[in-house]
Amino acid sequence: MQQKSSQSRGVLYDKTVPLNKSEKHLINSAHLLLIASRACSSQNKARFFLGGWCVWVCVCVWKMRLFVGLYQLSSLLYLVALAGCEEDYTEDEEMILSLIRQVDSRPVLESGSSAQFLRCTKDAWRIPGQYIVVVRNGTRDNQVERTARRLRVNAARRGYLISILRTYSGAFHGFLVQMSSDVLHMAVKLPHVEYIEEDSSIFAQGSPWNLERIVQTKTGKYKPPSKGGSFPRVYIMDTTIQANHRELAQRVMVTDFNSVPEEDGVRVHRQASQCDSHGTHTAGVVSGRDSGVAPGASVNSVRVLNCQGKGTVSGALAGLEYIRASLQVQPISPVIVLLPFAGGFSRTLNAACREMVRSGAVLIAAAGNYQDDACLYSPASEPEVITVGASNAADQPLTVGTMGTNVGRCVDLFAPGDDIVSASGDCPTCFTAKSGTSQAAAHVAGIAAVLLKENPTARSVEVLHLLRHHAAQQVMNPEALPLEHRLTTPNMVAVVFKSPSARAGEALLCRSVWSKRSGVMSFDTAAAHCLHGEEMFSCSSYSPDGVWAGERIEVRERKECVAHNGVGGQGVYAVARCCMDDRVQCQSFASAHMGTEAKCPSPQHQLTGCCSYFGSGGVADATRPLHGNSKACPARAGATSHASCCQITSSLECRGNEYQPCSLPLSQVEVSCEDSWTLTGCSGASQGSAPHGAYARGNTCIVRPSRGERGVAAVAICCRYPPPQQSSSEPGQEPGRQ
Ligand SMILES: [Ca+2]
Repeated sequence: MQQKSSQSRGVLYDKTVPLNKSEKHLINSAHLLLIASRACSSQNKARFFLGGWCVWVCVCVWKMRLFVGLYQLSSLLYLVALAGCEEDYTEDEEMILSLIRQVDSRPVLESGSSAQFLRCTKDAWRIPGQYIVVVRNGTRDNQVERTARRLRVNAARRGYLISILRTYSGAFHGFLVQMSSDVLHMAVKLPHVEYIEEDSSIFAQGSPWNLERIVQTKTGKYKPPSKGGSFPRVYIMDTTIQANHRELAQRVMVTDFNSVPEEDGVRVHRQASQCDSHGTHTAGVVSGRDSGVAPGASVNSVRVLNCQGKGTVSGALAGLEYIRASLQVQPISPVIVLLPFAGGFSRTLNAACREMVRSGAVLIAAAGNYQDDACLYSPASEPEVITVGASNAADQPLTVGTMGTNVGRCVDLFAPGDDIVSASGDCPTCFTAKSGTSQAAAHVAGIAAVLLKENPTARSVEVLHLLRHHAAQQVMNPEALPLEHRLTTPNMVAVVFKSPSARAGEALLCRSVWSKRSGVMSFDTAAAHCLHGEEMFSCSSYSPDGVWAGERIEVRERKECVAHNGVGGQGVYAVARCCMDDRVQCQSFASAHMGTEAKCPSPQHQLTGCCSYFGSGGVADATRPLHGNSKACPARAGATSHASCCQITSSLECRGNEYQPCSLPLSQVEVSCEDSWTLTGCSGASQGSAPHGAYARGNTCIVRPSRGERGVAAVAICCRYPPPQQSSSEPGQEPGRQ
């Protein structure tokens, strides 16, 4: 031991490099760690004590400095505790030595930049002491391992034990660590670490109001389509599922995955019925024999919620990784993953979901039952996930007591979520009614399963557009939505398709994507983006107080619809018009000078939308728009006009619909596209002061004039694929008006 130790010392103490006191102390403790690790792994405690004390005495004598002795004594006392613990330090000593050499070769804690530390904004949902360490993209597995070890070594020096609970190597690379928050400042400075997120709780979003009631009878009038191929596989990340329920018999595959926290409270009830309660109901809504939307679909149960319907972000991440790994071993397509839970906003969970969608799965999540902005919750806030709010029997947003469905721009659509009758975990023939966004999401998962049965190659973005295209439009009373979310919440309720064979490609499918509201400083901006697989056909903006500086399409890392706040404005929204057509490529062309019109450059381009950007920050008068077949966006005094032009490789045709009410001042001016035409661009123009902006809702372009102003026009640009027998549209057709 002595010999080995002095050999190592020869390597570590390079006489040509003067060491300061603290560096020497660090290296001394490195020796001790080495000894301790050897002692622990060999379980030879006597050897450990002897070796440790020998080194201490040697070093004290060598140094002849009391403080070194004190330092070593305290280190040694700590290591005694370390050696007594059950922790198995399996790292070989060379690895530890090399780690310590690396660490000691630079100032350990004072270096460079820190990674970001994130935690749940809802205090009660935090899990302090448990952290998800996410390393940068491209970091190799062995570097992740070394990062974890380095953290362990650094923490040990400060007298902290940490415990690596699991590693992640699917959607992202990193590890879950249990440690004192005192170690965090070291962890954020480790190399390769991109950010650290504190773990937090997630919750089932079904029946949180304790209004369950057992129903005796069941009526099953709904007849699902029987044509087509086989259903996609549906993974349900929930509580356990009662696999022998009559609704689900022989169709549930209970996987061996299980990652849930301990139940809260002293007296924990773990009857199977309780533990199965949420998952069995959800699975019944998706694929129950009588109560399901897609009866016959097979479901795989991935347990991430405990008997109380509670889980953790780290557990959900592990669940997603499990599904990903299963699909790599046994590729199945298409696949639906149902996430009937919500937690606080989690960057990591959103990123893992996004990656899963990009690898080909369709992810459907509950919006959350907190009567709040769904963008504050995960996975509801991830744009690539299909986020479902709950509606009641009257197609209104679900409210129960002081709670209700989450709303806002992160919700993709609503679905029935009130008093939904489905399988109960109480017995294999029991039914029960539950309410919540979990039930709504399960409905949409069922509809998506039917849709994918007919169109097995449809991607997630196509499923989203088809769900919205077939949904019941504008059925919710807008007054039932909170004022700040009234404009941005999609007013549509999913319905089971009467004819699920309707597919993308026959109609041009577009949707409006709202940004969050910009800040209130002059020239603060808001940006809206389309998803992968969508093309941005146009960009508009809306200012609730009518003070804004226009909008334009900018290309940074990706295409953005950017709205600019004006001087003294109270914030603006950007509204991107995103269409599902990968045969089309769109570009924005600015006018040559301020106050001149913007045109598409060639006959191969179709004008799909117009933007105006008032660089001066004021809002100037607009001249009358000149649409029709001119392929030009109107000139505006003091503004740069931008034409969104899409190059067509298919036979897309577009035209403008303009409407200007001639008499009374109105609170809003609307113009719609006719049947079979799809709204791609929406802009407003006025002869007086500029209006509040314009936005598209469904197939209608809405322009709000400021304070009863007259002379405001709404201009819709409508596009379509011409019907097969008709090659082009009649130029003189009357525009649709509303
Ligand atoms: Ca979404």
